[in-house]
Amino acid sequence: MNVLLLSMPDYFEHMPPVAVRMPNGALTSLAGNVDDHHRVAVADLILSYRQVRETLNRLFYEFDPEVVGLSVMTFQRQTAQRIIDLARALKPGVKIVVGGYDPSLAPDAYERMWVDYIVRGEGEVTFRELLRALERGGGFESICGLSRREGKRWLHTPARPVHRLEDDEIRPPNRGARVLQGYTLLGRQVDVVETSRGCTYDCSFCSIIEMRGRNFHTYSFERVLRDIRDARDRGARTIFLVDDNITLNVRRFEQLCHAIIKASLNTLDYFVQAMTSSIASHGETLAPLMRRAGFRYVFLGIENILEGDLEFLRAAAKNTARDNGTNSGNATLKAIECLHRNRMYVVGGLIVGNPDDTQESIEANLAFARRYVDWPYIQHPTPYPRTPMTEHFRERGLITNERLEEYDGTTAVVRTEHLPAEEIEYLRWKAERWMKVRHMPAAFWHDPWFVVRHAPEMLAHTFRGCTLRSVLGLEDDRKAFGRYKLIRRQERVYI
Ligand code: B12
Ligand code: SF4
Repeated sequence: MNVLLLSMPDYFEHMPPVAVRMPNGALTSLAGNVDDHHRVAVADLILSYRQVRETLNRLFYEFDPEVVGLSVMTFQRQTAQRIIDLARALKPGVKIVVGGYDPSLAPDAYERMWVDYIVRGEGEVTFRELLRALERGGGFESICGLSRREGKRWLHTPARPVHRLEDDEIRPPNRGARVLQGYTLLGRQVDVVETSRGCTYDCSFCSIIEMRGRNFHTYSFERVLRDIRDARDRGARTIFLVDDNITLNVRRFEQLCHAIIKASLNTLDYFVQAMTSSIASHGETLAPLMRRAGFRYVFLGIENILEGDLEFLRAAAKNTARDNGTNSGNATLKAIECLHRNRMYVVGGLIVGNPDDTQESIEANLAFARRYVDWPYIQHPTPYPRTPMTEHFRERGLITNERLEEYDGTTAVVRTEHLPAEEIEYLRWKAERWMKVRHMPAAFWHDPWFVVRHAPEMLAHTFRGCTLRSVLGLEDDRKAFGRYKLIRRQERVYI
């Protein structure tokens, strides 16, 4: 069968496509796990976000898919709906399958769309079995994790247990299936690699627990190294390790760094997400090793610097440093200091606008980011389907915006008990632009040619809505913010 797999073109504030166009790891993993006789094409639509319609027209013409699969996050739901409508118009009989976080956690929304199948949870085996059932013309009822339309009804099979990655049930990704080009992280070709899945924490804003429960499974290093080599041989110079929480097992992470060094794969740049507690508690040995292995940017899930907020986010435990098993206070500063000492950059993940936040508490977090982090990744709490946080915000009547396309993390869609949503977003927007500018020299030293060529575009993105007058303080910043909001609204129409 001809199978076309699509990721959505929607991007968010901290990932402007001029600088960051990252592949979707789910699609190549699905492509690597279907039976060999299928012809699979993977199209990451971020690579043609300004020509989505034209690209789909061309792909349908050239590839003539019998099955189309879409990977969707919640803020991309509206775009997914439009792509589904276009696919139906281009080929009415095509089978449409949706998967990923949004269809898995809000399947009812997709039952109302014109799709045929919803794959819930991990998709490799479910999708492989679905293609087999489509070829056979039956047997759907025995496929776990599948919802299917039958006449006017939707039928759901039981959830599929999470995969044990240790026993090689999941085959390596198939990057050869990609049909679009142009992946980049600041001018270097980027690829994604998984070394593990899952997490045993339960932060209230995170979708992972409802998606797969609290567990942690790992791929063998042999497989991970083969995967990194495959990405490198296809041109990647930067690798994003997309594990949910690679620092859950620090000993394993250290061994992975050793393995990368031993395999001479430390000539690549690595980007990873980490918990502050692991870095703070094990940084003396872990951080130098990470640096030697090629780690350059570390996304730290700081979440918030205030105890009350950390409690609301259920993120206090993962931000607590431990010395010999005893609690030794907040881990954030120690982790940042450790990474900086080892010449790594900190991407600071903070969440501001929690229910009891005041202007002062938000300003305190922004001031912290200004002082300590190299690249701010500040977000607002966003009520994604079935997260514990969503319930809290709903119960307290704080959700002010139900337009899901704006659930991109940098649009404030909830208010606090003290501040309106728009004011919270304004505070973040106003502070964050300048923090980003500050990182440009570091980016320049690493990728001078890229920065020279793209600086005007990058600055134009960061300062959308501003004019010379507003930058010089001759115009109220709120006017610039209003223009920014308008531009952002227009950007969200991809098709
Ligand atoms: C790595 C990652 C990123 C990376 C890379 C994204 C990329 N291009 O791959 C970065 C940092 C860029 C990123 C950014 C964002 N992310 Co993100 N990210 C993740 C993370 C950590 C892992 C995702 C991953 O690659 N997993 C590995 C793959 C193999 O697994 P998978 O995606 O789950 O896919 C499996 C199944 O879902 C299913 N499946 C998926 N698609 C499809 C399609 C079909 C047809 C089928 C059959 C099956 C299927 O099968 C796959 C294989 O088993 C998750 C989860 C987490 N713990 O936080 C969040 C997560 C996916 N991100 C999330 C969000 C919200 C975002 C942002 C909007 C804001 C933010 N929080 O940073 C931005 C938007 C990005 C953009 N487009 O501009 C949310 C999504 C919530 C939701 N309900 O939509 C998550 C769940 C985190 C959370 N807050 O809970 N993200
Ligand atoms: S530690 Fe990270 S992956 Fe784990 S629940 Fe919290 S935010 Fe999600």
